[in-house]
Amino acid sequence: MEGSNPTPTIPADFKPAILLVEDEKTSRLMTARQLTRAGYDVEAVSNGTEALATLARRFFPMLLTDWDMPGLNGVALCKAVRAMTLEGYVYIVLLTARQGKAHVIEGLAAGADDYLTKPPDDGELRARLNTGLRILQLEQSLRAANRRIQLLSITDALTGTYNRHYLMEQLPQEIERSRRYRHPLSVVLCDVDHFKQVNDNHGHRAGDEVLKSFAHLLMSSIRGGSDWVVRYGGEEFLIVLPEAMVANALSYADKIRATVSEHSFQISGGTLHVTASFGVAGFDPLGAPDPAIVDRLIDRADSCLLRSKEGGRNRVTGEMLISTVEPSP
Ligand code: GH3
Ligand code: MG
Ligand code: MG
Ligand code: MG
Repeated sequence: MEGSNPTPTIPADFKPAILLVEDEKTSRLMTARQLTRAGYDVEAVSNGTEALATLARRFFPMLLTDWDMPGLNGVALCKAVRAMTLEGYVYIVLLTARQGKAHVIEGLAAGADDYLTKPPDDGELRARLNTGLRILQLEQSLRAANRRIQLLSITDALTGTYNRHYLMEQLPQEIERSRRYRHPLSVVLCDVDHFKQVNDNHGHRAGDEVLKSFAHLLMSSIRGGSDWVVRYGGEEFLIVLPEAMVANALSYADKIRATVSEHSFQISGGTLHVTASFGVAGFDPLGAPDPAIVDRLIDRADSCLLRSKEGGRNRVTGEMLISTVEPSP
């Protein structure tokens, strides 16, 4: 299984950028040469202040720093780096001419991961940095796993659309943005017509295939980057259209209604046709703040959807939701 190896091997091409900080010119040149020979992409600076400025400009996953330097010394630099918000972990090795346990403890307490006595021995330098590479690789695989889990937690497993958890987190923020910038926002609720018959006539698996294709049609009909689709219920989807006035949302919904009704849905053993009904509700960004706006907007789209169903299905109904809360003077 991927990620089950507790000590990942280091690919030959995984040599991250390393920032070397050393005030003595000769030591700086010699250590930089050692690092370059070991395959690292080295940038060298001569003091802690320069190092911080360099880190603010470019991310270095590794930092090899001298301890004694004028101005910001190695220990102060470690503390400053640990206080920075950076795109990933920085593995820090302190270079020191000093001896003694108390000294080492001080360096590690300041945030260093390891230390080396100066001048660093070639083999030891490589070995210690390899330890750092393993830690950085573990960090990277953890981050990737977290990203995957995060994505799974907001995605509907069957259709690949967002799920309700995402809706409840995202829609209030989207509405808030819409109010702040006084932009319109509309939601489109759609429900597959007589979907129970698809299951009854062709089986649940065929029903699943239809739902997947239906969701795919919705997702490929929206503007990526701003609009998004949520599986709201079994065969019900909500499309959020930030920036869309209700009139635009109505014509969008009618276009997708037509696309669905003309589409041949592939199931094992043939194709079938379905239709869907739509309810559209538009949010008024100039209305008074309403704490129940998310529920009211969706409820309004739902009552429009019901009217589409009652009106014979395969149709679109929409309304602007006018705030019922009194605007503050
Ligand atoms: P209407 O036009 O009024 O919407 O009729 P309908 O048959 O679509 O509505 P109803 O609510 O009676 O039935 C919805 C069906 O959707 C019932 C349920 O079994 C089915 N369904 C819900 N989720 C899934 C799913 O994930 N896969 C499959 N195959 N069917 C599902
Ligand atoms: Mg020095
Ligand atoms: Mg339904
Ligand atoms: Mg239905």
